Amino acid sequence: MTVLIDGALAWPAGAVERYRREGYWGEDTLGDLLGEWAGRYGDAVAVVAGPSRRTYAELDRAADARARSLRALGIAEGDRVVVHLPNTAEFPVTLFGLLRAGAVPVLTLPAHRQAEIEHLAALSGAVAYVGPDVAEGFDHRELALQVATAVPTLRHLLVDGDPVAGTTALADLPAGTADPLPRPDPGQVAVLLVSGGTTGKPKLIPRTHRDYAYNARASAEVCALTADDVYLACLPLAHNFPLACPGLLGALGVGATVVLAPAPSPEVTLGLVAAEGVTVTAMVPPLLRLWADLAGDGRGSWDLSTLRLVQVGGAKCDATLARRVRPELGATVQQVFGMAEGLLNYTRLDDPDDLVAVSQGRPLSPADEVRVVDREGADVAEGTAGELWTRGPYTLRGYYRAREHDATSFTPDGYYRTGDLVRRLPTGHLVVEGRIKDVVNRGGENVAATELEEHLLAHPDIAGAAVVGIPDDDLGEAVCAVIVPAPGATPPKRRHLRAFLTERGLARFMSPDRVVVRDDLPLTAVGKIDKRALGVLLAAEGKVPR
Ligand code: OOB
Repeated sequence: MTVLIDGALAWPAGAVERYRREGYWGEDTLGDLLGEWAGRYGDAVAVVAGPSRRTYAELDRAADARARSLRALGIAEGDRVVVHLPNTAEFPVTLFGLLRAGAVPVLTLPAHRQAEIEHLAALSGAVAYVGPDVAEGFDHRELALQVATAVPTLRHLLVDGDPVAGTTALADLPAGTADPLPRPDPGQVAVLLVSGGTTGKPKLIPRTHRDYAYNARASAEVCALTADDVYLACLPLAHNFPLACPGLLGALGVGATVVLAPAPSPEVTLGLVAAEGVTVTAMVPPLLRLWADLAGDGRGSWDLSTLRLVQVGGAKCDATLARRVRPELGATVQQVFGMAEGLLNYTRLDDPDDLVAVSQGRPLSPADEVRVVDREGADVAEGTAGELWTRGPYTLRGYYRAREHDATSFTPDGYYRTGDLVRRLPTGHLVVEGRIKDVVNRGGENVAATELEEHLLAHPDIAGAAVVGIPDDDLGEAVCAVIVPAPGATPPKRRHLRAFLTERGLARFMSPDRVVVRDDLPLTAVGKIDKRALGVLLAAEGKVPR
């Protein structure tokens, strides 16, 4: 039987019954949970953002007041609201305020601009937009006004800070009444996350109260989070990783303190570790590399003695970098291979260092079902690479308002086809080999971009690497390696790289046909290498044939 939630495909009745019976899913909404946490940890500090420090009780009251104001404004149960806030004190208040008003936050990333916001506002039929006045030199009020002209459902443009004509300051919202707030069904959509895919327009991922609460709670458990922990959110909170893996929601669930980094720069985030006594944080590999370079081995003046766990994920962390964390930063490293769509893989805190260095973790939940399949959809032998398919208690069964897309993204029996190429180890841990489409077809030989990138990153003079296919008259496609030299290093020449790669045991056809040196690589909104943008840049700069 097909169950729908707000137009999206959902878990069939049998799975719903099982996940409830086996205790994965509870009956609380995310809004209820904040109230329970406030009851348990009332006077403890919940969120630190710049000069603002809010206790659990204060956050609970602020969210309640925000919910009433939003209701007074006319925001009704089930309404979608675009949240475009950076990591400020307003983020958690707005998030929980919307949840308690029964509205559905559409969590967009601060780096998103008009094209993405317009698309996501239109797709969700959002009635309101909440953003800062100006952030990182960018005027969000102008963006909101522009988007509102194109998306007629968008009635309220709310600003954290100074409003302009046509927008309203959050501080000026009506107070609202003491009437009871609506209580959504916990099986309904709580938040809409943006898909991290770097191809095509972003899609919206419906996450229900039940599945997202479980996602955060189980993640906190795997990280052994307690009330003594101080979690630093380096990445934008709108992203699944710092929001619920375990992130803000997982940390609040155990009474920990969450510190919000206003910017993901290494100076700002490293400074906060010492200032706030941070114990746990999460980051993408490029930031981890900067941390290790700046602060590793006691370099710099940062005191990292409180840090116990560094989670790294979002893109592949090479083994060399993972191995630097314990000796250089004095913390355990945890690889996290996750997706906004659901499935999370974590290395465990007691896994041997060698396994942690080379694998991206194993599924979070005993109820996660994982298949590694070949092109025909048949299970491959253990140790062989194939596409990862998954279903489980916190993995979506359908995108939001994208039924045509669902037909190709899911199998008839509900597995999500992740598009990730993985290999399963005997321990159940997964090694990410790349994306099934991120392959250069060099005259019939398949060159997996991720694999070659890892070898290039092992070179001491290379700090960043991206492998892309470029048009070639003879081969169809040729292998182009774009490299960013390490600070102060001379970029290696192609001939030298060939010798280096051959020495590492790589097949001849894997060697780059062309090497392009750049100062940096274009990144997506959460800091992953944006290959589409890179291709456009290389062509525009005349570095590769069009
Ligand atoms: C996380 O979520 P998204 O939705 O931004 O991106 C998901 C995709 C995955 O399908 C995979 O292709 C890639 O990003 N990815 C990794 C990875 N973690 C994510 N590829 C290799 N190694 C890893 N460790 O990125 C995300 C969500 C929750 C927790 C952590 C990351």
